[in-house]
This record gives sequence, C-alpha cells and structure tokens, in this order.
Amino acid sequence: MSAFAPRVFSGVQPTGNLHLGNYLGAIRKFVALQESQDCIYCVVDLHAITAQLVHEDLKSQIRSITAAFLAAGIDPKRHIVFNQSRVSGHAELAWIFNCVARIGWMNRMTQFKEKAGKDRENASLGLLAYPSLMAADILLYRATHVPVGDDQKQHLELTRDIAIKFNNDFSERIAAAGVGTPVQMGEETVNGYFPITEPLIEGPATRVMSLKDGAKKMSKSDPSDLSRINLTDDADQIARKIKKAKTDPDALPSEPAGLAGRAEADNLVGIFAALSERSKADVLSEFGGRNFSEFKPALAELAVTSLGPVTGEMRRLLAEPAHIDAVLKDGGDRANEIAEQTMRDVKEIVGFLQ
Ligand code: AQP
Repeated sequence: MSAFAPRVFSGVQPTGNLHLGNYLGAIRKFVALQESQDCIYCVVDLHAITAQLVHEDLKSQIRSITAAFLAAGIDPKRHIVFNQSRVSGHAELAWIFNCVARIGWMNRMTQFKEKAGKDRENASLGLLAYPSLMAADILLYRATHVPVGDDQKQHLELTRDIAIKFNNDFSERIAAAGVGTPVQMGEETVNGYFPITEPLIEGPATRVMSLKDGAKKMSKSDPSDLSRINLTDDADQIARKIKKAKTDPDALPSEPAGLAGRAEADNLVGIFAALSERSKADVLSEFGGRNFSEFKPALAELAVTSLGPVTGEMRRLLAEPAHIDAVLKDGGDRANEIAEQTMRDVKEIVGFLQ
C-alpha cells in the first residue's frame, strides 16, 4: 500500500499527426480518468527531438496535440495541460536519473532498438536516454498512475526500476530530509521519495495495429498514410482507409477465440469494440458469420461518428492559437509549482547546496 496521493500523468509527443491508436490507447483514457483523478497531461516536446532533431514546425505540432487533448474533452482548468519544455525540472531530474539508471537498462529497450535500427552508433544520446526523461516526466509530479498504450509498458517498468533504485540508494538521506513516504516495494514497506508507478494499460485497443499489416502497430512515422486513421482525416478519408484495410477472405467468427491467427480481423474488431465501448465478444455476437464487406461499412460509419466531433473541435481550436498558447502557459505555471518543490527535495536528498 502506498501513501502517495493518487495522481495521473501521461504525455504525447508532438511528432506528427495523431492517429486512432494514440486516441484509443491514450487520449480517450485521459478523458475518462479526469472524472475521478487529479491529472497532468503533457505535450512532451523534449522527447520529440530525440529521434529527429530539426522539425519543420514544432510549434504548430505542439498546438495540434494540445487541441486534440482539449477537443477530446480534457478540462485544462480542473487539471493541468502543458508542454514539457516550459518546466525545466523535467530536464534537470532526467539528468539525475541518467546517473541512477544503468546503460544496460537502456540498451535493452525495444523502442530504442527499433528506432535506432541497424545504425545504433549514429542514434542520438537522447534517443538512448529517452526512458530516463520519461521517468523524470512522471516522477517529477510523483504520479502514481500512467495511462499509456501497450508499447510503453517496458518504459514504465524502467520508471519503476529508477524509482526503486533512487529510494534504496538514498533511503537514509530521504529519512534525514524528512521527505519520505511509506512505499510498498515487494514484500517490504520502505521510506521512499518516489512512488512505484502503476501503468494503466487496459481495454480492447491498447495496441491498435496498422491497417495495412496486422503485425505492425499503427504509428505516426509509418510512411504509408493508408496504415493509419489520422485525427485530421475527414469522413471520406476514414471510409476509404477502412475499405482498403487489409483483411482475410473468411467471415468473422462468432467468438473472440476465432480471431486467433487473424491479426487484421482481430485489429478491426478491437477498434470497433473500443469505439463503441463494447467487448470484442459483444461485437462478434452481432457480426459473427458476416463478411468484411458488411463489417467494414459499419466500422467506417462508427469511426466517422465517433471521431467527427473531436476532429471538428480540433479544427475550431486550431484556428485560435492564442487560446491554446494561454492554456499551455497557465498549465506550465501550475506544473512548475509542483516541479519546483520536487526538485528542492531531490537536490536536498542528493546533497547539492541550494
Ligand atoms: N498503435 C497504438 N495503439 C495504442 N496506443 C498507442 N500509442 C501509440 N501508438 C499506439 C500510445 O499513444 C501515446 C502517445 O504516443 P507517443 O506519441 O508519445 O509515442 P509513440 O508511442 O512512439 O507513438 P507513435 O504514433 O507510434 O509515434 P512514432 O511513429 O513517432 O513512434 C502513448 O501512450 C502510446 O502508448
């Protein structure tokens, strides 16, 4: 049992058009959590320069992610919405975590291996240290819960490892500074400074796959635009992409077990289930035995009606950049107040003079 006050943190990178995977795997969950939790949602612009240093228009990408947050229904007055680079604590704490984390931990990260590809020596140091910055994003606010897609699971395990090592290595200093909180670590309760964060990865769309290849996740950086539904797509584009989505020749099964070995069918049923807030079993009880020629138009209609209000509101908000900038500034100021307290405590624990 942890004595930390529950707090939710999550972030999205401003690295391109948001897609259905980002929406179902993350943003829609952010909206649901704000009803019961204290939430901080961040446009993680420092992460955006790890894989690609120079971006054509980072400012408009940051505004676009913010517009998606607001259009989806996140309330920036009750919660905090801001862009990461405004709060210097993220980079400062990440540096300390670079000294807590081990190189071996970073080298094992699947996302680093995938993004660095064969030419690892030429990847930026930032790409290797990405999970350490992600741990800092979360722990700067001593967040207890992080809603993410399944692809971020490994990074969250690393966040937990960093918190555990920091709490252990500095346990006496934490006690001496009087800033500890009881933290459950395995069987033991210790006096720690950082919570052991719980990932929130649930539901039928934790890993939305590419519409062109059921073995690859839907991703902003896939060169094929037909592989994803962007939040900026209009109704015709959405319908066309679903029509062209890869499937197999068989009819849909009447139970989820029948989706085994049919990655593309499983993906489309999962998308339908997530958009309609039903289980896959429930969707298959309606569509089992029907062909994709019937299922795809129903899915396209559902996607257009579900996403239409969000994309319309995003367009409206993007026409008012000053409003978006004001939201980010206000959120940044409030985030900074929490971050400054954490950094004062951390500097005391590490032993810096301040
Ligand atoms: N395909 C997906 N299905 C479910 N959730 C997903 N997420 C990403 N892709 C899927 C979740 O969306 C949140 C924001 O992701 P991000 O933008 O910070 O980074 P990412 O995971 O690297 O997203 P992309 O779209 O795949 O970008 P690129 O192509 O640049 O790598 C996270 O919670 C993520 O889990």
